[in-house]
Amino acid sequence: MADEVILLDFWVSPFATRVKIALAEKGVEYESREEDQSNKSPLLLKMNPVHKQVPVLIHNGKPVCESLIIVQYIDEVWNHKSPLLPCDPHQRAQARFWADFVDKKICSVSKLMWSSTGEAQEAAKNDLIGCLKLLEGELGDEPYFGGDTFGFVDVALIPFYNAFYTIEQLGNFRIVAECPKLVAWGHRCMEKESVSKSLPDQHKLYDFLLGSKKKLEAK
Ligand code: GS8
Repeated sequence: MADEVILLDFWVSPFATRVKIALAEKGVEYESREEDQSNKSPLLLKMNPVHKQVPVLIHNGKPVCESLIIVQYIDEVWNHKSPLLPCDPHQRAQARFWADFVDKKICSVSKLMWSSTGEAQEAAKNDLIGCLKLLEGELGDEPYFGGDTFGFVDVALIPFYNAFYTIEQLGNFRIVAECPKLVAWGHRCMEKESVSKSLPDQHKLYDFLLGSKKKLEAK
């Protein structure tokens, strides 16, 4: 019997985008179910009772939650092609470390840039540039964080790269001036079909994020 793969999705979510990219890399067919964030479905509440958040991957009726855990699950289950994590235990640990860094730093500092203004936003911008420079150092002269091939850290970071346009407009700066190699990496990833077809349009994302910032400020 064929696998049943359902993704509880939200088009704007960088976390859900990670899952879509991993599934596309593996060539897995799936059904995307868009969740209404203001009216969560009974299925979402049942499948992710702890965090009640998307993404959730439901594989043959069984849920897997948290995007980085889902991507690792996908890599283990569909291990016939496009390995995302390296085989070597130390390299695997390093890849997990940097993906965790993306969650702990890039994600939270980007959110702070979006939600703040003035001095707090300037501080968040400088923090973000510092974090991006660290990532650029980790990339070195390799085409991908996975070395010659697109891997786990690439999947973890590229949805945030897609939000650079919004971040640049908010902070009135150009990331390419600070981290040219990282921006070149982003362009390289975008050339992959698995990535380009999974990411939301940068301008649509900008309109959505600016719209929700205005709604938040009006409250
Ligand atoms: C984050 C998921 C998340 O924030 C992961 O999967 O990696 N650590 C998790 N999901 C958001 C949508 S994206 O902004 C979400 O579902 N928010 C609704 C809520 O928190 O109620």
